[in-house]
Amino acid sequence: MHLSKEAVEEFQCQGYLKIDHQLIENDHLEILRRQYDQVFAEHRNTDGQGLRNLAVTEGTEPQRQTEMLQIMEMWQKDEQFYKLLFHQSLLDIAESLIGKNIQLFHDQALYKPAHIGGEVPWHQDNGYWRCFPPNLVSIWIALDDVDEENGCMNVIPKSYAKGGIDHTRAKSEEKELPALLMASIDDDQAVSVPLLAGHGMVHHCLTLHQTNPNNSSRDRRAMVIHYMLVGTQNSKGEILADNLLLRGVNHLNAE
Ligand SMILES: O=C(O)CCC(=O)C(=O)O
Repeated sequence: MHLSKEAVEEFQCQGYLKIDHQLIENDHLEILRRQYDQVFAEHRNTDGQGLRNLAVTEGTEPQRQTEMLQIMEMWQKDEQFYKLLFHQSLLDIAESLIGKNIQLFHDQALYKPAHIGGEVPWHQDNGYWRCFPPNLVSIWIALDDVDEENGCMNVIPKSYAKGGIDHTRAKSEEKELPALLMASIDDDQAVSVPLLAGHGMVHHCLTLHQTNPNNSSRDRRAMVIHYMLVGTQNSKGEILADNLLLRGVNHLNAE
């Protein structure tokens, strides 16, 4: 289902949108959760290759307790996540916001385990990516119910309209977190986006957002898919012509 005109206008005004319908049906959700857990378990058993703990500070023991776990390119690791890239409702949302010819920028699983889930500081996604034009969108899908207790998304409405801002390396207890950036901002206007499992939100790559630690007794498993329009350039000014085409035509890569 494509977004209504009102929903598109709301996204264009706020820089994010809480989707008003369930994106992933319950039986499908069960399958995704099972495979998600399996991919994490496999990666834990192989010395953590491909699994990053974004909460690890420089110079601390690797078995540090706080865990903000990330696995990139889930679509290459499990068929269910490959299929998810082509899920009609997700692509309809992306198409409503960025247009017909859609490529994958990348996907990622972001897991905050119960009790020890780490935070992700305020940032714009394009602070990491430096893509041009900066009009990528991300659909963040809750695989568990998420709220302020277990680390739902918090956003600054309308922040994307100000354009890209400076980021610095994030710190925890004054030690650097090598894998995370942060933007120093005034978060008075922040809005929380609680979601039921199977629901999602979409945000612009310049929208400031953040998630809190998960100190609750509930896991917080999330999947994010980052979509770009054909013709998008990376930070070196190279067109990402070979990224997976999800919908429409890639006229830059006509074989
Ligand atoms: O899931 C999280 O905790 C952080 C999500 C995020 O930063 C993103 O989707 O860009």
